[in-house]
Amino acid sequence: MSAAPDIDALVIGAGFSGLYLLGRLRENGFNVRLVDAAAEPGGIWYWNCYPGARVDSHVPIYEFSDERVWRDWTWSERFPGWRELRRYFRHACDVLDLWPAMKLGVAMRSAVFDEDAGFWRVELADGDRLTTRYLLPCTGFAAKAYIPSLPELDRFAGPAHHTAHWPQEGIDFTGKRVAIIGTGASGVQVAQEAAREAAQLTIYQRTPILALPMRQRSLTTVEQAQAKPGYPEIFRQRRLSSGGFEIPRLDQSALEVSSEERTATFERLWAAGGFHYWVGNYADILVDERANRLAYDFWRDKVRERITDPALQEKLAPSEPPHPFGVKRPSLEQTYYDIFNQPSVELVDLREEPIEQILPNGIVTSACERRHDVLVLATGFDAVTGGLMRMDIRGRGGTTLAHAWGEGARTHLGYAVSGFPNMLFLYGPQSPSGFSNGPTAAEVQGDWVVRFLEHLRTAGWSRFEAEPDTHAAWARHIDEIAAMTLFPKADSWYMGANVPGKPRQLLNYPSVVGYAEICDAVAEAGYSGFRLSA
Ligand code: NA7
Repeated sequence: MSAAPDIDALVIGAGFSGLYLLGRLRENGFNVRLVDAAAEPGGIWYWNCYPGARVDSHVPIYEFSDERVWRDWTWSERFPGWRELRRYFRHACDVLDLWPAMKLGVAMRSAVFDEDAGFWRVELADGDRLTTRYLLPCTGFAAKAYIPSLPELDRFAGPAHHTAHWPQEGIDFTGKRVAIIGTGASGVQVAQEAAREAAQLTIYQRTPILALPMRQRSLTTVEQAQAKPGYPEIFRQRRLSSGGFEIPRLDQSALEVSSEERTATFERLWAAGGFHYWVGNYADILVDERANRLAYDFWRDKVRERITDPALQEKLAPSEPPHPFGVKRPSLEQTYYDIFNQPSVELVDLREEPIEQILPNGIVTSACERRHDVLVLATGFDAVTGGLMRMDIRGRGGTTLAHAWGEGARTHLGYAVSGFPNMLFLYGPQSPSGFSNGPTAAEVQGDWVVRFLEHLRTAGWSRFEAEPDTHAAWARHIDEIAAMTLFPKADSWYMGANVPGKPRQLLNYPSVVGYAEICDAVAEAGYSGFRLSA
């Protein structure tokens, strides 16, 4: 009989998923610890502290459903910024009493499954070693930044940072000539801030983002106190949705209503702001190209009204869609389309003039050279799989995730991989991550994991492993869903298509409720697809 491990479970990552799991496992009597390389809890809100970084999901959707956390917490804005989110995470750790089990500012160096002992041997970056029965990576979808190989990028002499590696002390844009490469959610947010402060702002765009009006507003303590009795119902609704919102999708086709009715509906969703125009739109917007085109055309015309220069209108909101609306993540904006009317803001279309070289003080495109003092790389992430694959996690026989997923991510239910016993990850590939906001997925998945580990404890099992034949079935199921939608038609990070050479696949499961139903059925069936042993 082998010795017992030091702890029952090690959680890696102090974002929504990791903190939720930590709290629930502790309360259920597991001996659990958490480590995170960041010095503070908050997950991506620790690393993504670039100017303007804020969440695109409104509160209270974007928070824990636990009343102990929301009872005495008030937000200042409907879409909070990174500083407030970090305070919120500290508050959650306080009221859930999580601090004693957390080790922050220390990365996990390696985790090796000891087959004889039946548990994981973990080494931390500070040299600490521990053994754990279960390994629970909760590293989020954006744990690995993607930086394209731009010619001579490292020659740039001024501050040059990826948005997810932003210096904690910040960078002052005042009076500077700022360049931003990339126009995804991060690029849009930095651009809005930089346009206010910089002497000159140049935005290098490869594909226009189809951004939606955020309609940010301040929230008062009184209105939040009045709304709180309704929170449990909102949290219930988000679990019954596709994307983790309480916004219902219309159950009609965009094609079966009159154009007057459709326009009125589009106007209503547009006015509501946030993701209403994306999540609450007609039932076939994301599956039927004709319906999608109607949504695109409305979006295009709305955006063009904000831009005075016709040439810029065409670049930012082209006559023909660059890809179907909503199958590349839309992002939310406040002043993004207005800033291009400022003389100090320039848009460079990289399809017309690609970048040829980075200079110590500028960027050379095929058309000309521009001078910059600060370079912002808002170029996104090796999303969903990158963060897990780069960790030194070695399963049975020393196999790595990079090896197991060389041809694309393969999992059982988006939780487990054959060859990696006693490991479950949250917010990973083939789960709703990416399509769901963090807290909703954290709670749906976290509850399932806690129930599974309780089942193992009660039944006297100490080891589980996904059966190898589960992978193909789960991948086939997701491929079939993808084929019913327009998602494969865009080169997005949803499809793994933003990183050269990455296998193309729909990386996530596009329905929280559909996913939860399947996972619950697997639990009811005694955790089918998992080999359980003592
Ligand atoms: P995104 O949404 O992946 O955006 C990355 C942007 O960077 C996007 O506009 C890319 O253009 C651009 N990009 C990537 N590589 C290059 C090169 N080589 N040259 C020029 N431009 C490039 O990342 P974000 O950080 O903004 O947002 C990620 C998620 O975080 C977001 O979806 C939310 O869920 C929160 P492309 O469109 O590929 O042509």
